[in-house]
Amino acid sequence: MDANQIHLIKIILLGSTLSGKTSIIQRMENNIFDKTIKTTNGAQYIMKSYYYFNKNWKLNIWDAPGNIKYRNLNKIFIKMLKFVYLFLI
Ligand SMILES: Nc1nc2c(ncn2[C@@H]2O[C@H](COP(=O)(O)OP(=O)(O)O)[C@@H](O)[C@H]2O)c(=O)[nH]1
Ligand SMILES: [Mg+2]
Repeated sequence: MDANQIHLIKIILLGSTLSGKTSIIQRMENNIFDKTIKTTNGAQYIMKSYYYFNKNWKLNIWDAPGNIKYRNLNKIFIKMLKFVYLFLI
């Protein structure tokens, strides 16, 4: 196996509005925690690179909007992705 190979992992954060999905994304990307509430419209994503177990990993994490009006959009994303992180709060 090529040591420079990048293993891409796609993750979607799913959960109702205000369950904390965007806060996790912000913490991972900018290391900040913002107490103000801003509803997520549409889907946003971050890319993070890590080196673990002698391998290069790239995490593509999608922040899905929780509002029910985006449910069909989220269904399309789920079909595209391999891992789903579900918030049950
Ligand atoms: N105390 C506390 N508040 C949180 C935590 N995670 C998120 N919040 C707050 O909960 C609210 C909604 O968070 P947000 O990330 O926007 O939720 P989202 O709608 O699932 O994206 C915001 O006011 C955040 O500051 C947490 O772990 N602890
Ligand atoms: Mg959000």
